[in-house]
Amino acid sequence: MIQEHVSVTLIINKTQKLDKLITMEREFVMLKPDAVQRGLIGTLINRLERTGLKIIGMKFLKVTKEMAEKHYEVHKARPFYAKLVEYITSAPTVAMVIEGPNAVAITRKIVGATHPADAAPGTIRGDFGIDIGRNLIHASDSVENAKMEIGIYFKEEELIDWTPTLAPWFTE
Ligand code: RTP
Ligand code: MG
Repeated sequence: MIQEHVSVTLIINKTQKLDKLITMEREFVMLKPDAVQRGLIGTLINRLERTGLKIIGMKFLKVTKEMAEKHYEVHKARPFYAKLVEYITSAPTVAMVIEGPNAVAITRKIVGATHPADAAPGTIRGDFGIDIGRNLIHASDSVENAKMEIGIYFKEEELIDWTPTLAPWFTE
């Protein structure tokens, strides 16, 4: 009887570990030119950092037209495309890669809806924005798109594998 109990416990532990492996994600985030110009870099990074998601890459860069065209290729046919490319290339940005369980969903929740008027209070766009064309921050909408966007802005060797000392206080 005791033996059976031990095996069940082992199976549950294995499943939990598997769940964690499956949901571990990388998310691409960019603080857009308006966030940098408005001096909000620290404030916005803090909102993401305090969740416990781990920053594994970060750079301050001016997005080139080529990078912007790759990044926003999906929006190429949209009426706002030209202005979007102009906006993202207009001043420096901060590009980041964030890793953790459910990193995409958690980050998108903190970022808020695309139009600041629709974004809930407490979200970055809800708290700091008024205009869809100045919505402060980008976050990839899926793991696949995050992978593609990370590839535009980072080399694999620029992403750091590290273990935060407080990790056991954020995940069991
Ligand atoms: P993002 O990609 O920047 O994280 O934003 P999102 O997923 O919430 O929105 P998405 O539909 O991917 O749009 C990308 C960016 O294009 C600009 N936009 N302007 N004028 C317009 O109607 C309009 N619609 C979208 C925004 O800067 C949006 O973040
Ligand atoms: Mg998007």
